[in-house]
Amino acid sequence: MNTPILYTFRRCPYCMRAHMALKNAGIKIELREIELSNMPQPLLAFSTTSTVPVLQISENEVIDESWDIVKWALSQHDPENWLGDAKTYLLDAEILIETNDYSFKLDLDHYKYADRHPEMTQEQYRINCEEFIEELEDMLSKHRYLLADKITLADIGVFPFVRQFSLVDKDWFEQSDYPKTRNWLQGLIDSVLFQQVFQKRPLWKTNDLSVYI
Ligand SMILES: N[C@@H](CCC(=O)N[C@@H](CS)C(=O)NCC(=O)O)C(=O)O
Repeated sequence: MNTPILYTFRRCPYCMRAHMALKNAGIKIELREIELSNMPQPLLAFSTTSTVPVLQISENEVIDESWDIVKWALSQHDPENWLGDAKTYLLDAEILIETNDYSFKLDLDHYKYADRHPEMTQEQYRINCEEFIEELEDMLSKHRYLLADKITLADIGVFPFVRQFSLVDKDWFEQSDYPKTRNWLQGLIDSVLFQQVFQKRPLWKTNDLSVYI
């Protein structure tokens, strides 16, 4: 098999989860850093959604959903047992990701871009987001990480979005009533894995030499 190609945008939370899972699995990839406003032709040609991340595994095989990339990476190699023995964490992780991707993300976008959604105040949008944050805080009062005392795929799937939430109003987040979530988030942000994935990289342009990582 050729080296898989990952099209990615550094600050995209979906890309972060996909890239972290690939790196954790030790899968060598060719990384193509793109701009959302200027998606390159090969990407538009095979992404059904015109979004990143996209992982091209072979000539005819593409995965264009970040969560599917996470699961594919773990199916190749799961050195830290993020799936758990007999995939025990998978179902709970999927349920959490569903809420994260389809409900929290919507509230988060409204909170982040409240000026574009004047139907409610930014505070109201933040309160909507807090429903999910409260759920996380509750989970983190039972374990060190969301599903267990160790990192699982749920943490990797969710934390890039909580990171975005925390950055909308840093001062508010710092004094908010979610100390466990803050602590959990900071630990993941400080992790070697995230820092490697979050490194700045030059943009990829068609015909550029490949950057393998
Ligand atoms: N369901 C997709 C969503 C990916 C997504 O929405 N990515 C954003 C970047 S964070 C994107 O590519 N947006 C395209 C655009 O803004 O033009 C996934 O999980 O991969």
